[in-house]
Parts: sequence; C-alpha cells; structure tokens
Amino acid sequence: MTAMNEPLDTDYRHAEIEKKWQEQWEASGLYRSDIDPSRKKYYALTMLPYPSGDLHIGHWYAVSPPDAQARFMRMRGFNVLFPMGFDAFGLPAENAAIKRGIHPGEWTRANIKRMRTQMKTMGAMFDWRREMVSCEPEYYRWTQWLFLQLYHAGLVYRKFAAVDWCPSCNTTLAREQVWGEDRHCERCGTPVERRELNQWFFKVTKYADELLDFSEIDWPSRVKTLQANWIGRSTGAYITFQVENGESIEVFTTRPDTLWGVTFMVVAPEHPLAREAAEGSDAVREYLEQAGRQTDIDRQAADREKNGVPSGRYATNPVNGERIPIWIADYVLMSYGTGAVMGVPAHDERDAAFAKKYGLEIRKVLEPEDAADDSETFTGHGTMIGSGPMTGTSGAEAREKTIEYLKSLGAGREGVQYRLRDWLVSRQRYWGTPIPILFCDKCGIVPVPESDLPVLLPDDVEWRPTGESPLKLHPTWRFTTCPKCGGPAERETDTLDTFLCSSWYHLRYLSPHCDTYPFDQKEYDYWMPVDIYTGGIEHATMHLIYTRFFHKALRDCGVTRGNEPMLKLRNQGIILGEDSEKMSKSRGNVVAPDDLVKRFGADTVRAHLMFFARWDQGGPWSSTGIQGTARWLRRVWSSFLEAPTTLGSNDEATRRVRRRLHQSIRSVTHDFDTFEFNTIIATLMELHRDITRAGEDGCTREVWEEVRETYLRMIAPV
Ligand code: ANZ
Ligand code: ZN
Repeated sequence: MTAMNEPLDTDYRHAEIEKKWQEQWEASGLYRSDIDPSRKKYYALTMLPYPSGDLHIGHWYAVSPPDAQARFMRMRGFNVLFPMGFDAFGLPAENAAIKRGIHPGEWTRANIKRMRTQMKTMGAMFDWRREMVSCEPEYYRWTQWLFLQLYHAGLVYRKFAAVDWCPSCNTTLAREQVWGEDRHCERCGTPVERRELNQWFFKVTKYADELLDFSEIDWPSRVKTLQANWIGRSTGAYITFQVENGESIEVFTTRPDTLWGVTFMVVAPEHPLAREAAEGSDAVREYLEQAGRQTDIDRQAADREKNGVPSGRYATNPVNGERIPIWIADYVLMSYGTGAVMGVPAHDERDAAFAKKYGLEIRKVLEPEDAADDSETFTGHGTMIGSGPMTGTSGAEAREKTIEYLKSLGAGREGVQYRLRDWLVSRQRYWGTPIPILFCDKCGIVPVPESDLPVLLPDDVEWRPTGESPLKLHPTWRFTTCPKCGGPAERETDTLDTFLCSSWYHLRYLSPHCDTYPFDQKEYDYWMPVDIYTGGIEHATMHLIYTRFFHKALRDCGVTRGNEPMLKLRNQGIILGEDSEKMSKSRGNVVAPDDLVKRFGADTVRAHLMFFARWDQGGPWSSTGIQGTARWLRRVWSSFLEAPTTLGSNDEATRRVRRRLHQSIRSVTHDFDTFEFNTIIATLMELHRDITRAGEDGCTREVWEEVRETYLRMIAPV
C-alpha cells in the first residue's frame, strides 16, 4: 500500500455516516418485513437476549454476523424477516431486585430500554415493529393460553417432586443456583436440602422417539449428538426375578446376554424391597438414611466408591434357578429403569467395583474375540461361555435369543428406556408467567377459562425470599371464585419456567400485538418454519429440545403445522478476552462494544467480528486486530470516492481484475451460505488490493467502475 493511498482518519466520519443511514432506514421503513407472496420468504431468527443490563460483545457476536447473512439473503431477492425481542422473565431480575430494592419489572424494563438503544447502533435490519417482550401481559397471556392447550390435550400433569431448598435463604433454588460438590446455595453458601412439592410437568417423554428423529432438520452434528445423549435411548430387556417371599423384582438391562453371569442383584435405596428390608434391620435403615442425603448426580459419578448393604433377601435366576443375594446400593437410581439391576461383575465396571469391595463372585460368561484383549472387565460382545443353551453363540446373537428364551419362560420381554425426563415447568418464583390454574374444594383442579386470560401478575408483592412462592403471600390475588361452581377457589401460586416463554417466541414475532390468537394465521402460513436459527451451543439441550417439543405438542393440539419449528441451526463460538480467558468483570478483560463503536464505528466492529476468528469457533479478542480491519474499511472508503488517475487501457490488468472479481463473487456467495464469515472478509480484503493494483497498472475505466460497484454490493451486508 502506497503512502498516497493511506487515508486520513477524518475522511471516514463513521459517527455521522452511520447515524445518517440508520435514520434514513428507519424513516423509509426499509427493513419492515411484510408478507409478499411474490417473493420467497426467509425467516432468520437469532436467539433473543435476556435483558441483563448492557449489551456486551457476545451479543454483537451472536447477532451481527447473522444480520450480515440475512442482509445477503435480502439482496438475493428473498423477503427476509429478522426480528428481535427480549426474554424478560427470570431469576436475575429477582436477584437484582432483592439486591437493589427495586421492583423486578422496573429493573427489567429499564434494561430493555437501554439494550434496545444500544442494539440500534448495531445497524442491524431488525423490524422493531415486531418486537416481543415476554414479561408483558400481551405476550404471557398467550403463554398461558398455550399451556392450557397442552393441559386440555393431556400433556400436562401434576405430581410430587423434589426441589432444592436453601434453609437459610428460606427459598427453593433453581438448578443453576446450586453450586459445588457439597451443593451449596449460590447466595449464602449453605448446603441445600431436598424438599418434596406438588409441581407441574409437561410430557416431553411422550415425544422422545420423535425428538430423536433429525431427518427434517439441518442442524450441527454436535447439537444432534448432545440431544441424542440427553434423550438417552437404550434398548434391552426387562427381566423378572422371583424373590423368596413370593414377590418379584423386575430389572432393566441392556445386556440380557449376560444373564448367566449374574452373581447378585442390587436395588436402589428407594426401592420398595429396600424399605421393607429396613423394617427388620438397623444396618439397612442407617444405610437408607445416609443415601437419602446424596443427590442422583453424586450417586452416578463413575469414580465414586461403590457402597451398599445386603438386604437379607434372595432371588432366583430365571434361566438357571440359582439363588442370588439382593443388595441395596445407591449407585442404582430409583429414577431410571425399574430401580433394580442384575449384577454382572465380569462384564460391567460398576458391578465389578461393587463385587470386589464386598467379595462377591465374578463369573465370566463372554470371551473376547480378540485373544490379546486382557481387560479385567470385558464389556464388549464376544462369544458366550458357560451360558447353558447360549454357549458358543456370539454375544450379539445371544442378546436377541435370550429375550426369546425369557419370553418362553414368561420371565422377560424387550424394553426401551430413556434418560429424558418430563419437563418440570413450575417455579416457586414471582417474576414469571402465572400458571392459569385454580383449585376449588368442590371441583378440584380447574383450568382458568380462556376468556379470563391473562391471569395478571400482580405488581404489589413481597418478592424477597420468605420460604413461599411470593404470590402466596399476596393478600388478595390468590383468592377468587371457581368458574365452574361459583364457590371459593384459590389460584396456583407457582409461575412457569422461563424456558416456556422462549419455546414459542418465534411465533409471536409474526404478529406481536394480535389479541385473538398467539399469532396471525396468514403470517404463520407465509413465514413459518424458521429457515435459519442462530445462537450459542450452550442451548443444545434444554432450550433447543424444549422448543422442538413444544412445536410438536402444539402441532398435535392443532395450533402449529409441520414437524419442526427451525429447519437450519448454526452456532457461534465464544469470544474470549485478550488474555484468552473467559470475559469477566473480575478479570477486567471485558470488551465493551459501545467504546469500540464510538472509536471505530459499528461497521468496523461488525466486520471485525466476522473476521477475527471462525464464527463457529470464536477465540480471543485483540485490540490491535480491529485496527487492521478499520484501516481496510477506511481504504475502501477513500479509494472508491474517486477513480484513480492511472486508469488506461492495459488489457492484461483489465482481464486479471475481472477474473479476480468473479472468483471473489463465487467465494463470498459460498461463504455466506456456509456461515464462514472470516473468509468473506479475507476475500474482500484481497480483492481490494487487487483492484488497487489493477488501477495502478492502468486497467480500463469501464472495468474499474464495474468492480467498484460489485465490490460495494458485496460489502453492503457487512
Ligand atoms: C446387566 C448388565 C451387564 C448391564 C453388563 C450392563 C452391562 P444405559 O445404557 O445407561 O441404559 N442399570 C439399569 N437400571 C439402572 C439404575 N436404575 N441405576 C443404575 N444402573 C442401572 O444402562 C443400562 C444398564 O445400566 C443396565 O444394564 C444395568 O446394568 C444398569 F455387562 O444390566 B446392565
Ligand atoms: Zn368449583
């Protein structure tokens, strides 16, 4: 680059330019997205932010490259919808409110106002007319309505379930408020306790198999794997063992082929047989007490020492009549399978550890195919040995054959198990959507009639933790009349998990003020499904499973259509601080986008966020790096203001620059389609150098104008 071409900073007055164009876009309504049947639609959705206070660089990273992609699609002739809103209910607002003594709603709305203003500096193509805010009654009215649709379809039920409870703060805690191995309260450090409360659930498990079918969606394989593991489908068998007292125990096993290697059985401490055994044994009673203090997560840890007690009972192996001892141990969970397992210490690691500790027999029933395999516990399939009629067959074959054999004995059947649990949607919190349910002494559980929605969240509550759902303490809100019998009724005082709000917000953007239905049908027909969804990989399981489930459940209620809400998903990585560590206030490595915008302009910040790392990977920020991007944009600006004086009739330079232009169009197009933003910027930087050189070498004016025009089009979405 010659010194002559180096622009003066004053040439490029970003603050003025960006303000001018942003105002013009707004005034002309350029980015309003309305139904237009003559154009193909493109619904680009980005995960909506939580209004935590300030827009940080992570928001910019999540949103501005996808904005560039949406703009690119718009330039290609698509009618693009790229909306923005706020996920405004939730715990942080309550925490902030408690800390600062202001109402959660006031805190939330002030943050939204601030973040909306900051977001406008991004120069994104949001259609703000379509904004939705999940804590406003015009939104949560429909969250309640959708809850009721699922309720009427039998997809909602109520049952007792354990919550984490902080005895010092006197409140239930959300999963993310419990920290460390000792499971202490985030606020005060006190170890949490477990409490049983009556709570609401969605039947997600009913959709487990359908959720494992990814055939209609183009999602990253990492996300699909995380979802598949979360759902955790296992196939195997249920096998019944007779107990000496005339009762029986059913186990779930993925390895029925190992049945001849069973030397003991184990039931969970919560299993009925364990409770019964405790009646006659102090040792068992003591063991159950200490096990009750452990969480399922600790109990499952692979490296944890296995311990247990004999129940004093014996069972009979259905295939060989052997008498086997029944133990009680907490590595078996009551919440999975049947809460009982057959112990095969020769071929299962956990059973092996348990057998060694208590001197139980270890009996091999499988020989590895690979003679060199000398692993202590062979967990592969191999060939059956010492297994009666199965001896000599392959383990894989024996698996099926054993099930057939058990069926003929009336002692077993095929079985499928899932790790996935139903979705617990009730929270003992104030700042959330009230659950539209009433309790009447005469009529029992009564859903609020649709015509009475929304059930408004009262403003005048004591939101400080007291040990109860805050709504319970409101003097009047709770008490109402039963719509069925006219007698006195009480409202449900729990609120809904905020993941429910974010399970359908993409539908509310379609018509945020519609007051007859959650969305306008015409808008739904035109815009749905979402064509591209972008956001963080940390949402791979909860949010992205819940939103798929919700769509399918609503499909079965006749509300939505199609099997999937979001056809394509792409995830961004994480921006780290300059020290390659996670950005945090305490480390002092936080990059503030507002400062960068002030100094370099939003366009430079956007371009650099696309350039500094692979978008799907992220990486450390560099404050010197952005200066290079800034210089490039300034050069583009000044070099294209006027044609160079060196233009002429050099055929070679003309041909060369035209070829480079078309190569660049192809690669930029490709990279926008594949979300490879960094190479888009790299291509544009190179092309600019080639254009400058061609001008210096005397390419024709005609080609120079052609490449300039096309270059500016290519850079426009950025
Ligand atoms: C005998 C056996 C032999 C097993 C063997 C494994 C290997 P996944 O794949 O996760 O579904 N199991 C069953 N219910 C359990 C519970 N409630 N708590 C703890 N463990 C439980 O695991 C299924 C296997 O985990 C089952 O197959 C059972 O052990 C154990 F060589 O049965 B297996
Ligand atoms: Zn009633």
